[in-house]
Amino acid sequence: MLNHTIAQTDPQLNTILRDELERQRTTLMLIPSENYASRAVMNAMGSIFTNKYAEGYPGARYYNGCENYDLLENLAIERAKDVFHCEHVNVQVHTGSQANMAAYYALLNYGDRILAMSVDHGGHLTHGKKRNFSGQWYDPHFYELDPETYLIDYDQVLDKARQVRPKLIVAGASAYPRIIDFQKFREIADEVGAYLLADIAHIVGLVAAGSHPDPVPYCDVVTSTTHKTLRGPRGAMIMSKQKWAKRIDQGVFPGVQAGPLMQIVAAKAVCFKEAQSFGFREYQRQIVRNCQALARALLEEGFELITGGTDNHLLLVDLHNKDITGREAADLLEAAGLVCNKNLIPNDERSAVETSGIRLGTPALTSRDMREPEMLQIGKWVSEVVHIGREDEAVLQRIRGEVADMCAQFPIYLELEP
Ligand code: DSN
Repeated sequence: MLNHTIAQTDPQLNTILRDELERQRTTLMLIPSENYASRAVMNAMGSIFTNKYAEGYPGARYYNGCENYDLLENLAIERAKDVFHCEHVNVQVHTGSQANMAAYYALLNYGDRILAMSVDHGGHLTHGKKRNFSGQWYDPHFYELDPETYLIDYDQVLDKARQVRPKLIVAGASAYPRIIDFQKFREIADEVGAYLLADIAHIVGLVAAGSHPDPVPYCDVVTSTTHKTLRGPRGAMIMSKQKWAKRIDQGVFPGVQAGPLMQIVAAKAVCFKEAQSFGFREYQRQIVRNCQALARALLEEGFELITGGTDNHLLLVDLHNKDITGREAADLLEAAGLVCNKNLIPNDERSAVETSGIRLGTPALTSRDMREPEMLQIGKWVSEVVHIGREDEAVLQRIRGEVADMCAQFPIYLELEP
């Protein structure tokens, strides 16, 4: 069996895999947290590095036979430090949620107060949502976006911080389309004697390329995923000041993880190498240009955008003036080959299942080499789907065909077996 392909061993799974390849090739990925990993990254993920336990850290493993794993983990660490100019990095952490869990574990005690952006205003589950570990084990308090502009109101954050006296302030979001001022967060944290953690899972690629202000100089700890704008393997990383290095590493292992996924660590090394390239910096700039072009196209079509536009890779569309819920819109768009996700907007009266918004992003479109003209066309399609497609199935089918034609002009994964 060791030499069999998926097709030989498991035809049933292979059919699903082929269908998914077809779906990815012929539809547009507009979910801002998704991307297409490179072939090199995927090859590392599927490599023989999966065959080894390597609990511990380079030079101090609990298993024998780890010499190559020490080399690959150190390579990933050195490259990450070079890209992000951080003093310390943990590349073993499996996911963004576990990165936050390990960081809290390192910085906090059970019941400590944290202050973060409300999940309903764009924060993440791990920033204190009641049904998440972060809301169960700690004492979460929240700042909200300005009710008029939907921007972070740093004066309000400071007021909240003075009231709450948190041990940790979390800066970062999953649905915030504007620049985050980490220096201001540092000043607020210093004023109340709090630690500062930036969760840059969404904007990490922009940060790596200098297309978003850098949180690293201002934060005690910076957590991130590696598969969104960074375009690496599905995984995560934790950067920190040297003084937190030991506690962060212990927070990951043995704190919240045991055996690291060394094939994923290898793929992170590949993605950091890609992030060192000039082409990657240009890619990140184009993500933002594309997102701003998509924003202009949607505004032209009469859509309302939270904050009126974007500085980064994502847009939050407020559908109130279209008399359609986020769930309905996302389902119609999917039928037309435009795959996005429903999303709460700030102060949404609807539930997270229904929502009044959709979230759109350009990292994956840009990986296909699409540019401003394609964003204009996509904006028109979104409009046609929401205005006409909901009444007319034929329009959805026509757009589905046009989307597939555009995808064929910007192909992905040509080398993979259909
Ligand atoms: N699921 C991620 C996102 O889509 O933003 C956050 O965890």
